[in-house]
This record gives sequence, C-alpha cells and structure tokens, in this order.
Amino acid sequence: MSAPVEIVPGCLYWPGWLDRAGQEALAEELREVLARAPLFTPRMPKTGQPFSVRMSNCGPLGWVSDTTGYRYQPTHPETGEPWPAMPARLLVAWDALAGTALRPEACLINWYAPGARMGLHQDRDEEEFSAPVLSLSLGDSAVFRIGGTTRRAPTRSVRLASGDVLVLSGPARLAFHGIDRILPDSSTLLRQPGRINLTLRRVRPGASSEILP
Ligand code: MD3
Ligand code: FE
Repeated sequence: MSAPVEIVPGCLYWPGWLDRAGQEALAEELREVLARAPLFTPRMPKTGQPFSVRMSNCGPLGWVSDTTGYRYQPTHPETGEPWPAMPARLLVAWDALAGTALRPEACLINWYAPGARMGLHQDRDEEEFSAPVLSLSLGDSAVFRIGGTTRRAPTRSVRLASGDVLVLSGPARLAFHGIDRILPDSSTLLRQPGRINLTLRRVRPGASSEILP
C-alpha cells in the first residue's frame, strides 16, 4: 500500500487503492445489496426537495433523509427491512486504512447519475466524530471539493476515480465538502453511466467492550 496524499489536514487520499478485479467484485456485491435494499430518493427536511443523488445503505445502520429530518435508522425507509450486511471487502478496506479497532456501523451508498451533484455540506448526524469516515468510489470519476470547518474557508478540488479511497479524520471530519460534477465516460466499470460512492462510518459512541481484545 503506497503512502497517501494529504489533500487538506486530516483528508488522506489513496488513488487506485482497490484494483480493477476488486472493483468488479465489489460492484457485483453491491448489485446484490441494491436488489434487497433498492435506491431511494432522499428529500430535504421541511421543503421536501428531492436530492439529485439516490441512496441506499448496508450495515447495521443507514442514513436517511425525508421531510421529518436526517437520521440513522436500522431499516430501509420504503421496504421496512433491515439493511443488508456490509460486503466483507469493505471491512478489509476499513481495517487497512481507518486506524481504529471499532467496526463501522453504517455504509451509505450514493448513486450519481450523470448530472447529479452534492452541494457543500458538513456530516454532523453522527454521535461520534473521533472515528474517521472512509469513502470508496466506483465507476465514473467525480470532481470532489473539500475546505475547512467554516463554509467560507478556501477549498481544494480532487478528481476521484474508480477504486480511489479517502479517509477523513481529525480536522477534516467536520470539513465542508461536496461533489461538483460527474465526468462522463471516464470509467468502463459499471453497466450504466454514473458513479457509486460508499462511505463507511461510526455512528454511535463506541462501548469500551467493543475495543477491548
Ligand atoms: C469529508 N459523499 O455521503 S465522499 C456524503 O462522493 C458525501 O458521495 C460524497 O459527502 C460522495 O456525505 C463525498 C468523501 C467524503 C465523505 C464523507 C465525509 C468526505 C467527507 C465526511 C466528512 C468530511
Ligand atoms: Fe458528506
């Protein structure tokens, strides 16, 4: 594993961390996850405005957003079923790069069709900010932007390609970030144009029984 690049303090970047065979295997596992937990269209609290990104989750908890608010919950908002298990190769990535003995509790699956974007935001719906967030990208490349802990802080842009991993910790854990655009025809991995981003997260504070050997 080569050394990561630090994009802003606490934002570590491993281009091409997952090789093509690993990306293909993971894409196939995600097809099975999405067959059981279909993509849904999240909506902005209060206004009900739909996101351009569609979402699902795997693991014990999943992030959802509807007119009543943002939250983590153990079941799919439309099927009412528990989220499918996280594919084991995601836990391998977490163990290799996240630097914590705690297991991730949630994996948010973001689907970007061409033209979808995600405005600058902070991720603050978790109760645990000391654990990192790990992001893995598949399919078409995206222009990712990350700044500081205020909306006005200067930002840097990175092109995230299929197989790239980011780990956000320390000051970057509460940094403003977003996806400006998807670059069409930049990958042959998926059967349709677009991009998948997976984010592995700790949601609840870790019990001491979880970190003892
Ligand atoms: C920095 N996802 O799901 S991944 C998100 O590509 C999200 O779908 C983007 O922002 C995507 O919330 C960006 C990189 C990322 C993920 C989580 C972060 C950067 C982050 C959490 C805190 C700070
Ligand atoms: Fe985010």
